[in-house]
Amino acid sequence: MQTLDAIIIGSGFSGMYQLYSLRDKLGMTAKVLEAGSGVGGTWFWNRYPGARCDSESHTYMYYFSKEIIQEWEWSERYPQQPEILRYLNFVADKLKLRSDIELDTRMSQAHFDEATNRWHVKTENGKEYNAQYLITAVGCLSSANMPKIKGLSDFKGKWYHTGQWPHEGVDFKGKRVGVIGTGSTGIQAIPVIAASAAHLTVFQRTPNYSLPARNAPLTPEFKKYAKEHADDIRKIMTTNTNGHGFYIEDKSALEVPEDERLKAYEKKWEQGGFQFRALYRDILTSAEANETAAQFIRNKIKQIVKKPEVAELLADIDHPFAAKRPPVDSHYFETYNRDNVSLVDIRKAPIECITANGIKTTEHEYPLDIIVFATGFDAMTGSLVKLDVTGRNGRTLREYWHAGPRTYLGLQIPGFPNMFTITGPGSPSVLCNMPPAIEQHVEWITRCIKHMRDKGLDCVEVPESSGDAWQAEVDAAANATLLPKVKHSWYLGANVPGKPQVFMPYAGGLSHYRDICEEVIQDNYRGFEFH
Ligand code: N01
Repeated sequence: MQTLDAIIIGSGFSGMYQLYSLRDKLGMTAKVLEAGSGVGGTWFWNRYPGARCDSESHTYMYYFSKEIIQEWEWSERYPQQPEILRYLNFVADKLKLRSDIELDTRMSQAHFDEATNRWHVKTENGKEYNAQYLITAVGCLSSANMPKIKGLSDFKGKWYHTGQWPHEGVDFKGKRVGVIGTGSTGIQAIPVIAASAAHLTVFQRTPNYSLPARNAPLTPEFKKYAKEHADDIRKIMTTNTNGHGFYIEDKSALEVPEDERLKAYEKKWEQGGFQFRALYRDILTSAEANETAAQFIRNKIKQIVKKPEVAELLADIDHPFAAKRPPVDSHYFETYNRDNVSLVDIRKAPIECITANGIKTTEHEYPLDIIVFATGFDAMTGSLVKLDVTGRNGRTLREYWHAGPRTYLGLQIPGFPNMFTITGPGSPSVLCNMPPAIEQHVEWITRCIKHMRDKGLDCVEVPESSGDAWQAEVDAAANATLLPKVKHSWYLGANVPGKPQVFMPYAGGLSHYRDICEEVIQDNYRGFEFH
């Protein structure tokens, strides 16, 4: 059994920065346990065609190191998965992290020993560790949601979930392919699969808004600007509600005359990306303001898609714009103008089963060679619950969260002392550009651990009352927006049958959340208990 100061689970953006912070800034002993055979987390697993980041590259990176900012160079406005994976490998080498990352090592169990205030951790490959701190860096979207559709084992073709994509890739040439799911992932993958498949059938349950990315190679001028103005960009990211590198306008959509508003939407549509959502401050809080944006996008869909019945199906959207995470695409709607692409409305005629030859809905059987499940994730809680963690009084996390997650600030869970969750439920995380949200969490946790070391404290935990009070804040923040209006959203856990429906992320904004976390520290770690 190896004795350490900290065990960190996962080597994506979070785990790597947490390792660096504890080991290199505080001089502690720490190891990262990583189930995959390489670093990168989400970007190690999600290798589906078209996988790319919806945040702009110059903001989708660590900002804690000036050296990394200066040495790394992105090639495109939105980086593709291989480029992000190269970036994370570059960081692992640059910070000499590899010697403390155990690859191919899946944690199988962790148990808190109340007598010593330490965690006892076991791995599937028989290693054991004893550590004061257990820090989960498992990501919010890393536990695949595979729908249980009758007959999948009879299917004679091949099938894949986008979040567990084969490293060698998949050849769609000459194949009849079916994609289930039109969330951010499906919308990225569909145009790329359509370009090589013989035929692509998209099975759509809920139509979705999507914003054009307008991806392009970065110009030398922009690359120079991003390096020279890194501090300014970081400052904007710190103030932006969602951690992006642009400002959110302070105007209401309703105070602008319609022709002016349409021109402004058109301009943002042409610019591409999430800036569209930032055009008016009330797009996510006022149903009326939201409808102006929603209507604009529905009209765009109808203009782009040539076959009126297909356009109608794609634009028949039942929720406010951006109340589900809005996808950002490269030629998604245009793809439906191809002769080799068809759209099936499984809201009207649901999938009945999978047969040996393909997918059968209540109306028709669709012969397929390959099925792609772009069906998302058991978000935020799935990967944590799977860890088999036992806290105080022998209570497991699965038992504790049976009615939904409870955390304090998304950072700690009542009954799980000395355990921190990077971007856990109750944090703004998934509503944000992830790297700045991750940096804030890692830096907060590192400060808390340093505080304990400086004061000679052994144990930090949060009482139930802190968890209850924070969940009330999470609910209030969500209810001040249109986000809970979508009943089939993964933010609520509604995409996983049987999952308790609790609004999971903190919707009060990253900048406000950062202030709350800072006040908590200034107020002598209000809501935490040390001993
Ligand atoms: O998953 P989703 P995702 N039968 O849950 C459908 C992030 N991300 O992987 O809406 C039929 O959004 C489901 O239908 P419905 C981003 O935060 C980031 O696309 O439940 N259909 C939906 O259409 C995103 O939000 C990037 O009716 C079924 C789709 O599958 C999050 O990941 C890139 C079904 C699932 O959509 C998740 O996106 C990509 C069933 N049984 C993703 N079950 C970046 O830019 C589900 N569906 C970094």
